[in-house]
Amino acid sequence: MGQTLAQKIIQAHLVEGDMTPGKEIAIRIDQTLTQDSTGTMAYLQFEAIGIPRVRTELSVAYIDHNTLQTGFENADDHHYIQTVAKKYGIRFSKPGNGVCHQVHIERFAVPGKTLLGSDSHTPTCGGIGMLAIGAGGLDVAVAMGGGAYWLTMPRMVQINLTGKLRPWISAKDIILEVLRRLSVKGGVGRIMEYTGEGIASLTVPERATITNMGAELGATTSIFPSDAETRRFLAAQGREEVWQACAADSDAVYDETLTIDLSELEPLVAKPHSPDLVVPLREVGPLKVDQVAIGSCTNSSYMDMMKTAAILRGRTVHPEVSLVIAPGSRQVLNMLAGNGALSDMIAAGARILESACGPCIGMGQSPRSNAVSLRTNNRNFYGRSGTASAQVYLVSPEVAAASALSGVLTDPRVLGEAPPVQMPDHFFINDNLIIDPAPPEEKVEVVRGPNIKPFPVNRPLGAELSGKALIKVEDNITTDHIMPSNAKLLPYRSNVPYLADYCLTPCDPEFPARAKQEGGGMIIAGANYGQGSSREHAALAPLQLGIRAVLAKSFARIHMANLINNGILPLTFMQAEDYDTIDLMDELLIEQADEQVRNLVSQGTLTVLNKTRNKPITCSLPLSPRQAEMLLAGGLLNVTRKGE
Ligand code: MIC
Ligand code: SF4
Repeated sequence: MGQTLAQKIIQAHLVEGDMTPGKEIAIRIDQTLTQDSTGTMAYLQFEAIGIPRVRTELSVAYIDHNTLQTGFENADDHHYIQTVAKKYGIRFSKPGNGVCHQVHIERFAVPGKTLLGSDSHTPTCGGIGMLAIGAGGLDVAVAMGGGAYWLTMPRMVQINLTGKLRPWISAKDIILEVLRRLSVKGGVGRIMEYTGEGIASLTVPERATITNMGAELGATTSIFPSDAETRRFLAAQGREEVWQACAADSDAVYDETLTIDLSELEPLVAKPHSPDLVVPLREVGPLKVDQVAIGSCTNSSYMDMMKTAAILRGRTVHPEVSLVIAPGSRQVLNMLAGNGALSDMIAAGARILESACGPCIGMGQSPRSNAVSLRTNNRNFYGRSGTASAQVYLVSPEVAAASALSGVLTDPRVLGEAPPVQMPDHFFINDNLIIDPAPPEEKVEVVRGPNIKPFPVNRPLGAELSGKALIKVEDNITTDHIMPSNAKLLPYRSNVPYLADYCLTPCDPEFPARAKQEGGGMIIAGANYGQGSSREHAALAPLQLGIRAVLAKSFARIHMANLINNGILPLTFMQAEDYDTIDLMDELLIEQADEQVRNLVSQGTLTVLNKTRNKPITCSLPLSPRQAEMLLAGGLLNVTRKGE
């Protein structure tokens, strides 16, 4: 039986397990990436594991998230990461060099290899035919040390692209269409593999836009084959030698198939506050726009920026619109500066930002109260822009630029003929912001600033686990709810005790105080709990507050792994209706918790007693022996240390 491309790459990297969907497998990781907002914690954990030097083919530490330096905190963390990178054999991408995913696909990604990144949008590099997966910092730290990455073998979904995009319709519209059809839960436990005659007409940056936003489907990753177009991109990056053709076998068998006729797509829009609230632009009706942000790791490539510049050329941004543009990498910015496109943007009235995440993660450019903000980002979760009352819509760069000119949500097709934008034969190559590590024999001092505080480490699981239901939240709670991120909080990513005071506050401002007063307890949640970011802080902050278990209708993949890695039980209600039987402050008890967790390996279920109602609740948590050991030990760090 033929294999899918993802199955082939997994097979070639398989260390343990059998490749049956739903079973735990371990794969060898060739490359890792970290960024600064998750990286500080990942490197603190890496240091705590005590490995002398990275054992991957390539590890890169990017600085791209926390680039606003309004105090010493971010700059100190950057310095810490730079010294760690130098010492442990990691390449360091300085602030200003660009957003990790954009730079990685330009300069480092290799078809057929595996990449693990401490950022949920790591699958961007799937656009080049790489198996690229987002994970929590601790998993990345283990992979840096040469340890395998454990994951649940996903089901294979084929997304068959036919036809060709019409003018003005863009890769963003393709992935918005996938989100419209499948929802933010549609990719959970799955790998999305793109096939079909339609892919030949998509450039690598366009493919990367699609694989990037596969994260919003909850997918383990998304991948395109590596073909002649991939080779052209790599050659233009001066890296043709790493190219190899990779594709699924012609008789590959997929678990599910979805077909999209590209020629039928029209401009789409994701409405506030979820990337799957997708509708055709024409259905939104008249919408006055206050802010337009073009950039983020989704749509900040050279091609995206050139299209934007062509639309803006010779025109003026609407007087009531603030247009901000963040090219994704310094390579892109440099090329725009060289060919005059940057000048067109500036002349039109755009505010040019440095090549970094910026507005996407609320690092500056928060819109005004009640503003409508159109963004080319991948996420429009509630409050993420830094302005709780803002309404963020996700759109293509073409829609964004056209709307910035008119001041209302605009179908770019009204602008006439689409500007011809060509992929360059040669990208401008200058890697002087990527710093090589020191040779192994050189002594390097790691510098820790005063912002770095000890992070919580769980204790081994005892015979009894009890606590009150400290909060009850609905479906699709994101990690932006659990551990909000914005310009004020991001500087504290290496200070978990500080962050814990903001944990789940968008859902209930009293939660941290209540948790402290009760000395910890449990969280009750709906479906897809913890979707979105890979931030381990969404497990560490609850741990700091004494949370030992989360009872939910279902969990998002990375967050569930982060909870287990930190010794917090992620329990799924066997009967979804049991969610309704627990009230806030009900007393919950897991009797013989250690025994029950040990039995999860064979039985897969455990009983939680609602003491207040005297009602037993059956929860499922199918565990491998490895995961059970982790939960019993109080987390992966304790297991790793024990093994020393
Ligand atoms: C995000 O897009 O939410 C982030 C910020 O890039 C996160 C990482 C983080 O929380 O630091 C992600 O996607 O993993
Ligand atoms: Fe950065 Fe936004 Fe991409 Fe996250 S989604 S990596 S914050 S640009």
